[in-house]
Amino acid sequence: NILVQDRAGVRTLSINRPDKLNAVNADTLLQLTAELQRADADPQVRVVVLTGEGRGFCAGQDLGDVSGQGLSFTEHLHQTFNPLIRTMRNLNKPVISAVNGVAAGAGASLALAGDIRLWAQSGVFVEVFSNIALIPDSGSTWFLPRLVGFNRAFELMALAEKVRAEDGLRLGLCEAVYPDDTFRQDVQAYAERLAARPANALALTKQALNAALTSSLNEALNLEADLQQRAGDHWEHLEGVTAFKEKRPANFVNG
Ligand code: LHQ
Repeated sequence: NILVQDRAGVRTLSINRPDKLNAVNADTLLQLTAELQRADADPQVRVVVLTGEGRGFCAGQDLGDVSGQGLSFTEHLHQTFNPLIRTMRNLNKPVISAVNGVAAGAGASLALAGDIRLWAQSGVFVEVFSNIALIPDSGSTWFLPRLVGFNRAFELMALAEKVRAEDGLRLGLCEAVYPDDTFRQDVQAYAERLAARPANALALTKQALNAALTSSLNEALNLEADLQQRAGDHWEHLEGVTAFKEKRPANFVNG
């Protein structure tokens, strides 16, 4: 249920259940997490793109297959969605959520969990959970208020209003919006730009930002001082400084 494609250091993972707008069941979630871990371990992969086949990005939990494994909701979340979100956040490589269509429920959480969020013009974000009298899960309660504040987050969750691309951009739910026709190519071009950046420095930056979201300024300053040493000791740093002095572009890919 996950399509995997490699191009120029970019691994694209695409949820492939288009007739259900890529609603996901336990198997799909476990596969996706395993693919992310495989991408993390593969030195050829510098950036991961998460997207969906057809007109949906991900419609969240497959409502026809909620108790497929006979699990409680709590167990289901602990075993499937939560490891996926943690894997995305802790991946040592940038993860782009490429929201090609509707992102609903836990699919909206997946859209938020990317490091970079790119939407097609027809991208739709909806915290749909309250329509079925559930609460937002898979990280939505953590991500959304940090982006839009408590009140707007509560409003979006309580009314399950659809956010379309222009508002997504305005609210800070995405970094860029591209035309539907060229979305795949535009995402690939963006991802390749990211893939040319210094991978070690980006991994450490992600680690520092993740920690800073829940730390004090003192803790952030201390962590920066430690991680900066690791960045400075890496060949990428020498290459960056040498390229600067030689007035040429740095080559962070081939070292
Ligand atoms: C679907 C789904 C879907 C199955 C569209 N499942 N078929 C939950 C439970 C327990 C524990 C853990 O956590 C969770 C997390 C969650 O994610 S809860 C939220 C689950 N998701 C939803 O409630 C979304 C339900 N879907 C919708 O509200 C709409 O389909 C949206 C707003 C996503 C899109 O609307 P439309 O663009 O109008 O498309 P559509 O409704 O016509 O859907 C197209 C097809 O996809 C349709 O099938 P059909 O055979 O009639 O063509 C839908 O039944 C199917 N589909 N979402 N989640």
